Amino acid sequence: MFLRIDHVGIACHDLEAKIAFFESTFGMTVVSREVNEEQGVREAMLHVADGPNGSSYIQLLEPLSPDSPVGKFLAKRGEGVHHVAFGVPDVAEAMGELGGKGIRLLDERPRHGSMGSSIAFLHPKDVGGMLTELVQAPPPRT
Ligand code: MC0
Repeated sequence: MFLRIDHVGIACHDLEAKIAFFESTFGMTVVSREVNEEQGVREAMLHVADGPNGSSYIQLLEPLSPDSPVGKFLAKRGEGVHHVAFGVPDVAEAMGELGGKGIRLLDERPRHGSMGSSIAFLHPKDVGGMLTELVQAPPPRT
């Protein structure tokens, strides 16, 4: 079902400070910065590696407000791993398959994700305590 680990999302209080840390410590490069109002985050994608099934990233997430998902996570748990995202060929198909297995879907339909992707979340309580994201990459530009 999964093509790759697309990204690991890290919740942080100060996006710019955390970007500087990842750049200077690991030599990573920011490839995208976005504000996603629907998800309540300001986020940056830092490239890790390329593979036959696509690239993988670290995603740094700063909440837009305390009552957003990442804002609530920070208040409860502090900075750290917020979610793991798996690349899938077709997010709607993966949602149907996993929903059919009794995994609770946190989205009724795919939503807009980083870098033009389509995304959906699975309930952490149904995935061993890990908030899980499905990511379908956008079609390549022609
Ligand atoms: C909450 N829980 C988590 C968790 N957040 N467990 C693991 N990882 C997380 N990130 C646990 C809580 O500790 C609690 O367990 C239970 O789940 C219910 O949490 P809650 O605090 O009662 O409920 P809420 O209201 O905080 O909702 C949690 C939930 C929500 C995961 C349902 O955050 C959500 O719908 N997330 C999906 C959207 C999202 O996270 N968007 C931000 C990233 P206990 O045992 O204490 O009951 S957007 C993004 O990443 C985009 C931009 C992209 O990738 O492109």
